[in-house]
Amino acid sequence: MTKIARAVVVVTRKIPEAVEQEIATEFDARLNPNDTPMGADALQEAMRTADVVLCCVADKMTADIINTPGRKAKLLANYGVGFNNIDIAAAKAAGVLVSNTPEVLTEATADLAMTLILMTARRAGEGERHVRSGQWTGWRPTHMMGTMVSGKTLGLVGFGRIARAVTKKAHDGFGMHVIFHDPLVPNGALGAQPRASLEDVLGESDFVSLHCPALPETRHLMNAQRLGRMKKSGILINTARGDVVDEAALVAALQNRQIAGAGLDVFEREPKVAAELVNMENVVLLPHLGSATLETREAMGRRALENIRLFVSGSSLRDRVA
Ligand code: 8YV
Repeated sequence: MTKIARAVVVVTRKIPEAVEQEIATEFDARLNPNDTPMGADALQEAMRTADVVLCCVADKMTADIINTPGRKAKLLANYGVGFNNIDIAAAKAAGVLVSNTPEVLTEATADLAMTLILMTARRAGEGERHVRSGQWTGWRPTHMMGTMVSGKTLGLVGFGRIARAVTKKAHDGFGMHVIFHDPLVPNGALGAQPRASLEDVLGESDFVSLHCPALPETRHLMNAQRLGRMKKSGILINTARGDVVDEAALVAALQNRQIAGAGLDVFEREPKVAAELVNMENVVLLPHLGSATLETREAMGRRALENIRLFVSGSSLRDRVA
């Protein structure tokens, strides 16, 4: 790869100031100070004017955008570990490189998974709304009783970096019995025990937490049949991707009390959320906050910047995914 002098870097969304300044110091940066979402036209213009596009989960980098006539961009530096917002096959075919930002958001996302487990189990969102609405009439022995987290069984779908970080928190911090199923990981680690099938995990777990990428083969992995394999007292947690869950089937499973609750940070049609979910008290809904800490978002920016530096200097990327 050839060196690029003063590369043009389009940053599609507003990212933490400190990182924007670093990018603007080193490159011809085209920032988005008003954080105006970029539509197809703007993304195509970016592909024509930039050497590198630093894009985010909300930017749908389709084949049409990647194959924009007169395209100049040769790297999509994705601001996130997941990259299902990018048509990877089209990028490969067009010779456009793709990088992501793994590792730096592992702990923050795992913390949020634990947050959803605790909020859903202990009805924290419900309680918060109850107090804010002025309905609370005072303590009573059976008021808003939740379910224990400590000592319960946590089932992980996928056993990658984030799932392992969750294991440490849940097992060491909450004394939870952790099991998992991951077709690529046969052996246990960190106190987590493997199960031969996803169904085994679903049937045994009090909490099922999803930690797999959004791929064609994981689309609607949690469908009606699998939701039906969970315990009636079971709680589903999703900090991975909305596509992994058939949201309509989840609504039905909750309405029919096939499962007891859900804690969701991601949704099939973000930012749209099924109206039925919005009206359920036994569901916690968060706006894709997995990595939403200043420290993490800055680290994600710096990780993307590291890949951009390597690219423009003609070196191999650190986090190449295509
Ligand atoms: C990011 C995420 O906030 O990293 C991911 O895959 O979902 C989040 O951490 C999001 O991707 C921003 O682009």
